[in-house]
Amino acid sequence: MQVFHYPVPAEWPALQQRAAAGEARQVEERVRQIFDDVRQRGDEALRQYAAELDGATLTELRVSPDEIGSAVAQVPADLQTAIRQAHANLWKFHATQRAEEPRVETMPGVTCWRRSVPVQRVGLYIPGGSAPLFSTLLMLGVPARLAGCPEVVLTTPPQKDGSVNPVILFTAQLLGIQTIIKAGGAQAIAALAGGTDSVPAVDKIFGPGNRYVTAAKQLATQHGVAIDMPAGPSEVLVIADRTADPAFVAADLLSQAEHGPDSQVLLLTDSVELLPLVTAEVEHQLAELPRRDVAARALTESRAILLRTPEEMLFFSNQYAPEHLILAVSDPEALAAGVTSAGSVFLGHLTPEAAGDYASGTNHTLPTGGYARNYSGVSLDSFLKKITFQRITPEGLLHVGPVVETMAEAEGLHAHARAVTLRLESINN
Ligand code: HSO
Ligand code: ZN
Repeated sequence: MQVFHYPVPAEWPALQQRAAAGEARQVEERVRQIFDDVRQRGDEALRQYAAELDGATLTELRVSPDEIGSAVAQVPADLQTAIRQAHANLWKFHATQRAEEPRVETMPGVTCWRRSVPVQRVGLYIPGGSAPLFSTLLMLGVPARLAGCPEVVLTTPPQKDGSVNPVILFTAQLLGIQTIIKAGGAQAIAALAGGTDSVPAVDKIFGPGNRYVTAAKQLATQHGVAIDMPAGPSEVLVIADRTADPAFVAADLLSQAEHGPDSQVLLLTDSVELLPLVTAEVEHQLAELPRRDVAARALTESRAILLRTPEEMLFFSNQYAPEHLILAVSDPEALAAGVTSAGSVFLGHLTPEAAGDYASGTNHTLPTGGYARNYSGVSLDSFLKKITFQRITPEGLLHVGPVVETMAEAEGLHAHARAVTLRLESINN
């Protein structure tokens, strides 16, 4: 880790910098070709990419009920139990986000209301690669189900033998997701955006991925498809005071670093004693990690920063707007009250980010890259549209009509005024 002692605020922007993505144009160009290809050749293109990029020979792109059945039998009982518990916690937390709104009479006879309607067709993308994240499937599938989205399509890359990771299939089955497509990368996103014979087109695409997937999601928005949020490498910022346990803090930093070589890891502390203990502990724990090569690469770009006060640390963090914020301090509630930008916040010494990553109940699909300044994480709302309704009675029109007429005339929009005037005349006669 890079260590900084008491940088002055003028030096902070450099310390808050995220790594540049690089070569964006090339990625975009390639993704455009893939979109064209999938539009023209549909399933045939998906099969070819599966062979070239995933090394899998596929006849059927859709996972069959038999495959699901045999995959479930391969998942160890203790893992099944753990996934069921995480599912229950996520369900409980997200279910409280289902709020019925009252009908409101803004003037006598003028009634307005709003109804939540599920996005009708959603696509969930779950990457394969070095760590197939079945936890992410839970994070997206639970709110999709709670929202009542009628069509949920899951796409995930095939393994070399043409199968899909059994834990992903088990989780999909738990969620009642039947349409599972063996496709990964930008080609999967292109298929979800435009549809193919095997892949139903969807209205909104969710899920993390590499730069190609991210670029593909962005391109999908140009085809009238919505996306959950712009996604980048995962991040954590830990604020630790002298009461923090260096081993806990190091484990939290490493749990983010092991996600990928481009993960962003920051430690802020006001304790000159704690800082070297944490960096030493990071080195020590790193050596024992199976993914130490990945984590070590992330750590070369990570920073441990000594600041003067809790207020300064909070100010720095709000400016950085981390995806995850851990408050490893003696009075975390006090600090939490001042958080204005973060995806998800973890309070106290016994609340690791890992709890929220898997099982406590909050969603782990969160804004990265500073988007926590203006985006929220995925929630039930991400799968709902809010449609407004209104109805006006004769009495209501007598009340609101003149207001509209006056305003419409003032904007020079006479047809608007007339739409009211004609109706008022019809009531008065
Ligand atoms: N920290 C990741 C989520 C995750 N962690 C999945 C483990 N599995 C991004 O929030
Ligand atoms: Zn994680």
